Amino acid sequence: MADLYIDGEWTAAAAGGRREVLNPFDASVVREVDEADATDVDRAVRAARRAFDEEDWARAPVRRRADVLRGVGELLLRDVEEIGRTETLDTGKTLTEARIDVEDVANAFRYFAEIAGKDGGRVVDVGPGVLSRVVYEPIGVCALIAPWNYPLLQASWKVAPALAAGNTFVLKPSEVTPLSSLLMMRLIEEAGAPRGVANLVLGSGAGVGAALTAHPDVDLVSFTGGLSTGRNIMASAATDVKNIALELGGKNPNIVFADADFDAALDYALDAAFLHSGQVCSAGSRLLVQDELYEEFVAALARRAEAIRLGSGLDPATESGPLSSAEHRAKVEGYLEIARTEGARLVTGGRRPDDPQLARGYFLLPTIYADCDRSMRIVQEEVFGPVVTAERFRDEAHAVSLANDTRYGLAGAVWTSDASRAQRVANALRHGTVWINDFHPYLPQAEWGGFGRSGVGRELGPTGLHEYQETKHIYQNLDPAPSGWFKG
Ligand code: TXE
Repeated sequence: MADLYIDGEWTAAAAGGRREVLNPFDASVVREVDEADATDVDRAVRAARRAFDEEDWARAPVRRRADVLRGVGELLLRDVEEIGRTETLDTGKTLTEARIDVEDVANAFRYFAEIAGKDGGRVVDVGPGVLSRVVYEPIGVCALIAPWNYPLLQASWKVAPALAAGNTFVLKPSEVTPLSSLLMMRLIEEAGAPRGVANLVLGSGAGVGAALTAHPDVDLVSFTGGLSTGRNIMASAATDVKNIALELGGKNPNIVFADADFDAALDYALDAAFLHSGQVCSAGSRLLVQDELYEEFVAALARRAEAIRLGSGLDPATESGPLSSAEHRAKVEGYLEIARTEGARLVTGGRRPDDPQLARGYFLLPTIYADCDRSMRIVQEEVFGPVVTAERFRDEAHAVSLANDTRYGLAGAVWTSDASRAQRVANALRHGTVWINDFHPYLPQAEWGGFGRSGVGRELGPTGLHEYQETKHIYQNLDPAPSGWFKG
């Protein structure tokens, strides 16, 4: 096997390490892959450094890079079935969702191809004797570390802008879900990226990820994952004062006023909480419902949650798959225990399903806790599973105060038929994305990222490209003459 991609070659791990990648539906082995170590990381970073300094990439006309990105976008769509199936086997998500992910990944590549050369900087108006220009340049070697919930999508939000800006990179996908990244790297190769521009190392966070973020030749670290790993990465990057971009999840309020369209709000509340078993950084895991609607809404949500069909992501009848790994399910089950001891009222779920066909997979029933309050850990901490907490609120001010009472700030939603109130609440929320009468949509053209502990920087949109650029001011005196500052 040769699953690492370093300096334009598919290669095995130097020390011969291997890892089994499991299907979370039944814990079967999907495939074995190479497991890198610090030696492989060093080789990959050196290759990326050499390519940045020597290859026709960083300084090539933007069109050259845009052609490669567009090519990757087309190839992803050509291979949508293979990549989608791989993502399903790796993550447990439904094939329908995995296909949509691949299309979204293609759109990210297309978007960054489109904007790669759009912002050429600016000329500063100083007067006739000076030419002052502000220009954008690539940062250099980027370490891109991706999580396991949207393996390919999260990787693409880093890979596409890094390439568009003229950087070189080393990608480390999650050790739980590396397979779609392998396929993407083959497409980047096929689309014509020069040798050493794109590199892939596989392996654990503590081994490979830590070696990558600490490598002195890395100029930028972009990471999506959990808060505590984000903190470690930030501390590691501090040694060399590396550029850093972090997306660290959230605890996202979904606010439903009594005047909302009941059926739409209910349908989306279900989606917000239970899409991909709640393993979504922007999951609407914190439901806030106005007093007069509260009991009816929570009861209806429970009925819908109980009807969600769990199963294999490859079965078209399945609506939701398992959690991504045994370790992760254990973490989520730990929160079920916390909720119990905190006195949250369990409305439905709260345990593994009885169905023997699901017994080998990492399943949990969709779970709703009612009568929660903001002091509870189950309300404040990211559970990242099929678990939603419900709280009641009196009025607009109360809703906003609850929704902003979080250390996170990734996303939030407001459901109301009062257009003015919708705008007031959206303005008041301290979250990076706010949806009005909707939940979950994002656009490659619009920035994505969080306030507070949800992270640093933004992905997507023009800012998502600038994260991968240095800004340089070039000042030219067009008519040099002695300044006469010192008289001697
Ligand atoms: O993720 P980690 P974990 C949240 C979610 C989840 C929690 C923990 O709440 O329960 O994080 O998940 C790599 N140096 N999110 O522990 O560790 C790791 O190999 C460098 C939110 O599984 O953050 C993987 O590639 N890299 C989220 C990546 O970091 C390291 C998505 C993410 O793993 C490393 C996933 C280290 N020291 C989990 N340690 C979101 N924001 O969407 C680990 N890694």
